[in-house]
Amino acid sequence: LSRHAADSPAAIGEVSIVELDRLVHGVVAGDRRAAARLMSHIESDVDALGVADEAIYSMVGNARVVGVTGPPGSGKSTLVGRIVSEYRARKLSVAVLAVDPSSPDGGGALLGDRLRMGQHAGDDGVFIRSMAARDLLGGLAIAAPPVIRVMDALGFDRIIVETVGVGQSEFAVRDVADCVVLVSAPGAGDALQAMKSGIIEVGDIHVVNKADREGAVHVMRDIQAAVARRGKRRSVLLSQADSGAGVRELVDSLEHYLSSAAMDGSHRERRLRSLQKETLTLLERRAVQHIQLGFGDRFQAEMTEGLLEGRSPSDLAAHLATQLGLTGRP
Ligand SMILES: Nc1nc2c(ncn2[C@@H]2O[C@H](COP(=O)(O)OP(=O)(O)OP(=O)(O)O)[C@@H](O)[C@H]2O)c(=O)[nH]1
Ligand SMILES: [Mg+2]
Repeated sequence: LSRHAADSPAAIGEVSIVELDRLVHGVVAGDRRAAARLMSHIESDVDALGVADEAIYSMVGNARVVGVTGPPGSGKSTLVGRIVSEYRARKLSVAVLAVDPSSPDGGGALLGDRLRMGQHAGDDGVFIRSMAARDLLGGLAIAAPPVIRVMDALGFDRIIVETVGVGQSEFAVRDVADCVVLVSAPGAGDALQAMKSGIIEVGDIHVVNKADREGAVHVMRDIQAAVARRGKRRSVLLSQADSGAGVRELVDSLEHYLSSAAMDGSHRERRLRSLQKETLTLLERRAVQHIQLGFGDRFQAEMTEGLLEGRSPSDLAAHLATQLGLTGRP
């Protein structure tokens, strides 16, 4: 606390440092309600993360993070619910971070709500958190890692992050997960499209869900072929999330992946890469803030003026950089 008093403001956004410290201590003591409130602060103001990390960072690293992504409607949430049950049967505790595409007021059912009301309600080996994607403008990279660390600090064995794959957004989950499950389904999105656009690279494990639907085996063969063409060795599994068929094999495959990665050192390498990316993202954010602060209220005006004068963006950027003292070639 004394350090904050010396070199930090008394509050971050709406919340006082004292309150943040109280929440962080709650998390360290395993208080879930404190954790949920801390996560809200982190989501709405990333600077709260600095305070959280100071106490939490050194105590995390035990949880394994599993990303589950794939096209809308492929059955990810249903599958995540089943994976949670399978982990619970194996006596592992699980936290879920669902990055929901739908807004709570948009009528879409949030995975979190669905699971909370469902069979996992009242099970304290399960913790569920939804973040609305629309609040995370380009922000999964910034908001997800600290939220995951809070879950880790609470002592969960596994953390599942569900994100909807739309276009290239699948790639973001790679940076926060130790293993990514790419879900496809016959008819849901276009598996072929995913292969062409390189999204298939995101998956460490592939699951073709809705195995009861026509075409599932065909999709599986296509994925197997695409994976083989890339010279990769990847499990390609079938599942039927609504009945639970194939889920045990999926979790076996996940656990196998995680333990091999821990043994051959790739887990540590991957974590280090993720942390490097996170650091860089935070640094960029600070740099942008610094630039905006440097110009104060004149920032927008200076830009607009320069452009209206006919300066090219590259010329203008160089000119503004000089004004900020950012001289010299990078
Ligand atoms: N036939 C069949 N339907 C399934 C299966 N798994 C899930 N579904 C259904 O598919 C629909 C979509 O399932 P969700 O789990 O919400 O899919 P999602 O990928 O999480 O969807 P978004 O989060 O909106 O992208 C639901 O109606 C499920 O009941 C399956 O194995 N077979
Ligand atoms: Mg979902």
